[in-house]
Amino acid sequence: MDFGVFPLARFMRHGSIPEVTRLKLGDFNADGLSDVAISRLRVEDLSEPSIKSTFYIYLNKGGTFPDRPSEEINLDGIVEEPLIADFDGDGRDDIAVQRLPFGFWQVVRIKVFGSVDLLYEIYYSSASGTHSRKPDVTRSANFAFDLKHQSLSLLAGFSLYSDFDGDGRLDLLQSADKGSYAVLLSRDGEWASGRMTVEAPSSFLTFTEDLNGDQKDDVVIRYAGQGEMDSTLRVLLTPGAEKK
Ligand SMILES: [Ca+2]
Ligand SMILES: [Ca+2]
Ligand SMILES: [Ca+2]
Ligand SMILES: [Ca+2]
Repeated sequence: MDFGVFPLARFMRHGSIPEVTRLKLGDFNADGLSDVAISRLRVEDLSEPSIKSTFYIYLNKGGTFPDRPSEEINLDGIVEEPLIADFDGDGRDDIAVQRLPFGFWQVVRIKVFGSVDLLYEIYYSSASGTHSRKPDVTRSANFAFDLKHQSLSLLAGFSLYSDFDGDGRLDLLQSADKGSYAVLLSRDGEWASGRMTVEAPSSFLTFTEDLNGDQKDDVVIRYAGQGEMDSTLRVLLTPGAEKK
């Protein structure tokens, strides 16, 4: 199968992206061998733009890959790249996508309330490394912004790849509005089900890392193009366990 490469010259010439492919590795069947996920985003019809995203999964057969994909996952709309990690903690890597759903109500929301719902869809991997046609879990986190003050902070900073309570399960962090983040902790076997708010000016440039070695990820926020906060760095340490 020929996926080609993303031709920058073609992009410059046509002013559009006819096709974008990306390759990610993950172990979907937990056999210790990395499998391959190739995502392809393409505009089907330029006169009436319809954007389709497809993920092709190639399972690693002892160091070789089949000629044809082991499976295909088709999605409508812009899903540029799959986000891969073990979201349900069963040892098998799963596939997540972040989407900006477009539709009438979403446009009303943006115009009237200055907010959008960012959608996270998770496809859990089965024991054989395959996925269901529809997402197993969907989470929506609202992001509100100030239309008058356009800046980098308009774009939601998020992380799917962090464990804030140190239980070994991945949690979700996402900008909620200009002044806060939403932290969605994984609880009772459910990914990103608990929700709390952390008051801190949000930024697109949000990173997570365990900075003090307590096995809980902390948050580093860099502010750029945000007025008086410009060129500052803020570190939020995750609170420690209560002392008895
Ligand atoms: Ca594998
Ligand atoms: Ca999993
Ligand atoms: Ca966790
Ligand atoms: Ca920490």
